[in-house]
Formats: sequence, structure tokens, C-alpha cells
Amino acid sequence: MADHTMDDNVRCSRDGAIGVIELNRPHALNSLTPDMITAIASALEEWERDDSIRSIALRSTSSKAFCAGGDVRWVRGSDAASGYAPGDQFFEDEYRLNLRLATFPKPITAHIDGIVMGGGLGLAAHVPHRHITPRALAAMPECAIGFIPDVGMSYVLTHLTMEEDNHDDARSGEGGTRSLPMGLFLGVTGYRQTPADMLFTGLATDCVGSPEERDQLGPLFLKQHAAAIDELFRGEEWSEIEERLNSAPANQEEQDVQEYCAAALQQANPTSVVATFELLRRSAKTDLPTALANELMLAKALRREPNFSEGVRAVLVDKDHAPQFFPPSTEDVDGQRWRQFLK
Ligand code: QUE
Repeated sequence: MADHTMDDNVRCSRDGAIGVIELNRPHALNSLTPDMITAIASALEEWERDDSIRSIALRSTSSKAFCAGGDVRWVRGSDAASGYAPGDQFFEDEYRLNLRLATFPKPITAHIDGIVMGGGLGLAAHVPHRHITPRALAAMPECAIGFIPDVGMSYVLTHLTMEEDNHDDARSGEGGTRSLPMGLFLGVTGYRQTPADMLFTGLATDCVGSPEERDQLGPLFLKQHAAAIDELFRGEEWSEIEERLNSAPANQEEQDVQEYCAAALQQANPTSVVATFELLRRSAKTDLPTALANELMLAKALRREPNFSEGVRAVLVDKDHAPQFFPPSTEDVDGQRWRQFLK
């Protein structure tokens, strides 16, 4: 049903040979409900078979947000009221859609204006053409709500191709630097990438806008601190990284990163930080389907911990931003408990 959509939170239409999928739930920053996932998946299924459709465009009706994530407020309420089965189904359907987008046989372009976080990146980050405006802002902030970077982003964040490698010499072989340290930094802190950052990390493939706008794409924090992040986020255990974040910095860049991380990690669920460390180390060495399967195992387990409900409460329901996470320190989180879920 591509031309008359069943769920107005997603509008599907045709523009010549382009199938257009528009997210249209602006009051909730397009956060994804189960019905929206189903509507997007149905449109893709129909257009895959339809020879008159040659490419797909993903966009938003709102300039404030492409999509702020999965509707975790709904998940939290559903877990409490109906048990975990509906939430489990939601994540399974969402991750299946993420994989579908990554492997879709026709070209897809995501048009990213405003905020894109969590489940929004699960839609936008896997498609081949990722066009941003100078108002784009991208983050994986799940550790703040007692969750983990999911929707295939544990794979994407650990397979980023940094800008300095985007020249012809580096295009041979595997093509550029895959930085586990950079992925870990982005995944555990929920760092908000500016348009300049997104072009540097390769999360965005192109930026639209006037030349004047494109000259002002925000600070180059990631580019300027990439070496410091590489140095600080190395280690076999999360405790090694945390120790380095609390040691005397070797230079100004390391001090900047340490200060940023101290503030960000103070907001994060310690269990999520350790689970994210274990997940991303594994995702760096595997493929997208395996990364998604690992995310699903961790997602199901973490949702059954009080920290998830507490994190969503503090950030999205009561908005006091004062979650009481337990245990309160990563020292008391057992990495092995989370490693055992991973393929
Ligand atoms: C972490 C998240 C989400 C988040 C904030 C976080 C997330 C999500 C939203 C969100 C934002 C605005 C809305 C809404 C949801 O915020 O997944 O319904 O109106 O969907 O720190 O993972």
C-alpha cells in the first residue's frame, strides 16, 4: 500500500521512479513506533518488486529531526504493562529492517536534517547515500538510558573510515582506518557529531546547502582529537581505558577528551558502558548480521534490568536527568556476564 499509507506516522508516496518514505511523527521527533517499523518494511517490500521504482528516498516531514530513535518510552511502558514479549518483537522487527536497508537491491538515499539518534541512525547509517544538511546532529546516546548502541551501529561505529584515509592511496584493500577506539568513544559517551564530524567519520557521504552554509559546518572536534581518542580508548578491558581517562594527559588534546568523557560518563549507566565495550570489541571483528544478533541478545538482557526503566524515566519521562543506576561504578560490573551473550 505505497500510495495510501495505513499509518500516517509514515507517509509513502511516489515521485516519478523514486519511492519516498517520509517519517511524520514530529511531536515525538519521529521516534519509531512498532507501526512505523512495519510501514517502512512494507513499503520496501512492495517497491523491491515494483520495476517502475528505481530508487528510494528516506526523509522527514520535520526540519527538527530526521528521527530521535526507537520509541523507548513506549518500550518502557509496554515492558511494565504487558511483559517483555511486545518489546522483544519490536527490537527484532527494527533490527531486521536495519539489515534490509543495508542490503536493499536498489539505491537508497537518506536525507538527514536536524537530529538523528539511535534508531534513526539504524535507518540512515546503513544506506549507501547519506546526505546531511548543515543542521544535522548525530548521536548514539543509549548508555544514558541504561541501554547499548544497537540498530547495527555497533558495527557501523567500529567500521568508520576516517577522512584522512579517503584519498586514492588508501582506497586499496580494505580502504581506510577502522578505528575501534573512535567507535568506543562515540558509543560510550553518546558524543553528538556535528555535520563536520559526520563528514570526517564518513557517517555522512555528502552535505547539501549553499557554499556559505557548508563553510560553517561546526567545530572539527573529532578530527582534531582523533589521535588522542586513539591513544586513550585502547585496551583489553574497560578498566584500562577508564584508568587512562583518569591519568595525567600527555597533551592538550588528551586533556580535552578526558574532560569531555568525565562529564559524559557521569551520565551513563556503568553496566551499559561495560556491555558496550564488550559489544563493540566483538562487532569490530564481525559482520553486520552477527553484530545485530549480538545487539539483540544484549538488548533483551539489559531491558530486563531496572537500569533501563530508570534511565528512560530520568531522561525521557521525568526528565530530571538524575538516574540512580546500580551498580554505580564500572568497577562493580562483571564484563564476563555480558561477553557470554556474544557470538
Ligand atoms: C537515548 C536514547 C533516546 C533518547 C535519548 C537518549 C531514544 C529516543 C529519544 C526520544 C527523544 C525525543 C522524543 C522521543 C524519544 O531520546 O532512543 O519520543 O520525543 O527515542 O539519551 O536512546
